[in-house]
Amino acid sequence: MKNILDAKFMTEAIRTLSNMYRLGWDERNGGNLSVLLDTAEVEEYLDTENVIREIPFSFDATALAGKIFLVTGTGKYFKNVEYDPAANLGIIRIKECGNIAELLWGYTDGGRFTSELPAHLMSHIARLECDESHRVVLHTHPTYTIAMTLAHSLDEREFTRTLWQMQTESIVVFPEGVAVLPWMVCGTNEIGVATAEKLRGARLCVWGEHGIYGVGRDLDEAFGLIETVEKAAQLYMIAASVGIKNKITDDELRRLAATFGLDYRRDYLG
Ligand code: 2HA
Ligand code: ZN
Repeated sequence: MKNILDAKFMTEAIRTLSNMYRLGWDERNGGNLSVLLDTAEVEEYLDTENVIREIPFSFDATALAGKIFLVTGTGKYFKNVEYDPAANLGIIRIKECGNIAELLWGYTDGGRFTSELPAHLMSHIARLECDESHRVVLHTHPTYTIAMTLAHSLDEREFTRTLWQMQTESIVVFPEGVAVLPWMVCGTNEIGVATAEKLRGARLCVWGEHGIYGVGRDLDEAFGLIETVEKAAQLYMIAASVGIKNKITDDELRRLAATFGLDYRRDYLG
């Protein structure tokens, strides 16, 4: 067996979580990550017959039965993951019954997966239906994105359009726009259902007064999407505080979309 701490999925996850902490997005235990792993790859590092313990949860994930995920632990701090990955992360397999996670590695101090597991697994189910190469669900609390949910309308069209108007990269990176949910109680099946539904139409979902979800085929995609939204939100918050005098016009956004051949939300422009 190879050392799991050398696995690419592990080193990438740890590096990403450390970076997010240093960006100031993941205070205390803020944020969570789940990555759908390739079973054959996991078998190079773990005896997958060896179930350490079973952890039940209260929603139906039978659509993911047999699938293996790397998931951040509940109450764990992103800042600590690089120093003790096995206590702060876990590798779980969804049992056939669909409401039990079999622990294959990690959560060594008796812990369990993130409280946001419903939103993560429901989002994996929804995204795999749209894109079979989908793998990553990432949730975080980026400062300016949250600030923008305090200062700006939460209407999806208006929110997306402002992000697109702030910098050239925005429409190129997320042409489908960002979905937005109003403030809801987190950690519940309800917010999980609502988030998964939103993520059928976009790879980004902002949670008002809380944070953001980003999904992707790999960590770079999910992280890069969130990073680009956060940059645009930062520009908005800085510029709006002194008064916005210039922004990218709808006509310029159309020219950009034509040049880059983007399949964008045309109804989001005027
Ligand atoms: O895991 O971010 O949404 C802590 C959170 C809850
Ligand atoms: Zn959160």
